[in-house]
Amino acid sequence: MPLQIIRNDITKMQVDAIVNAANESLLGGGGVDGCIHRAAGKELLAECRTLGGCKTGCAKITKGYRLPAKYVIHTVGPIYKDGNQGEQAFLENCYKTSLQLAKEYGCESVAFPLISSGVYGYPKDKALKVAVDMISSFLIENEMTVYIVIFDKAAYQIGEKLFSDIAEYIDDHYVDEHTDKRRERFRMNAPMKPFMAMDDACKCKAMAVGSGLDDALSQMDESFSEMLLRKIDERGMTDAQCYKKANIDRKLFSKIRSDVNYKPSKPTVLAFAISLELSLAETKDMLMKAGFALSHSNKFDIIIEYFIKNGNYNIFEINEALFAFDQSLLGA
Ligand code: AR6
Repeated sequence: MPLQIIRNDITKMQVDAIVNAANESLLGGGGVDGCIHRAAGKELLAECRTLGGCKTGCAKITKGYRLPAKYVIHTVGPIYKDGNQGEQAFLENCYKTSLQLAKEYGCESVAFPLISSGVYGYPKDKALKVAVDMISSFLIENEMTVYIVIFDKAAYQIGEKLFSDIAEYIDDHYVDEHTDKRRERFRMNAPMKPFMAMDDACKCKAMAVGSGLDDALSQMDESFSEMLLRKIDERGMTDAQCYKKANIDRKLFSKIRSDVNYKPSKPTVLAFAISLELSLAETKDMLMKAGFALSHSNKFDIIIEYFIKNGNYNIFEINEALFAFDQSLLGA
């Protein structure tokens, strides 16, 4: 998946480059900067001394020394005052210049912390939005795997309004299925059919179907990959537009394209449904072709349904919401 939001300590990331939220001196500090310098060792500071500092919004690169990452890209985020001092433009530049440097150095994978969102005070939800917007627009033109590494989940929030809307939607649709004690009691008390009897019935049916089975198999419905390619054409999209918007990497897309019977995972199907902006009915149809369904017994499914019903097909916003609700993310 080209963009992933994960929880980790960035110094542990096995990527080509990690990004450091530094200050203009580039001579170390607290927060993630301190962690990176401690993990990389003294040689990092020695190289930083040769760089002559770095302006806010710009980025410079060094080796990673004792880190698992080959490079450290040091960028300087803005100090947040009230949001009217050009903070957003500076923060956007941090992502742009860091990604550009990573590209120049041939990095295939890069991990960012949420720049400026600690000591520099940028509100975390706004900082995350800038990160997601800048990285996703970069990924439309470039092949790279980029991680946003969230260190402190407790401090991390998607917009409060969005969170409470989704929470309410989950409540409305989830509670029904999970607190209906009467239905549960009924299910517990319902007599079970003996397995043998069911087996025999199935066998008889299969025999009666007999040669009709070949006919039935020859009339098999459109497969998932056939439907996907048809929908891409109907939408007038290129393959690349579709898989990039789905946050799916090119290799996986080629596999799907070349194998008419490819069995994707459920998050992959949903990622394509979102990318193609399918209606809820079409989404269910596409899921069915891969052997899945949307269920109200599942928070993940309800969140997806919420976004589709609200016509919000921004996969990165959906992933932020899934992350906030501790669900797995869309994409490969
Ligand atoms: N891995 C990933 N993220 C981390 C880690 C870690 N090990 N440690 C902290 N974070 P901050 P800033 C998160 O304060 O706001 C330094 O002193 C943290 O939870 O490190 O850009 C510099 O020298 C927060 O969300 O950076 C500068 O003087 C995010 O990283 C100043 O702080 C950024 O928090 C820069 O402030």
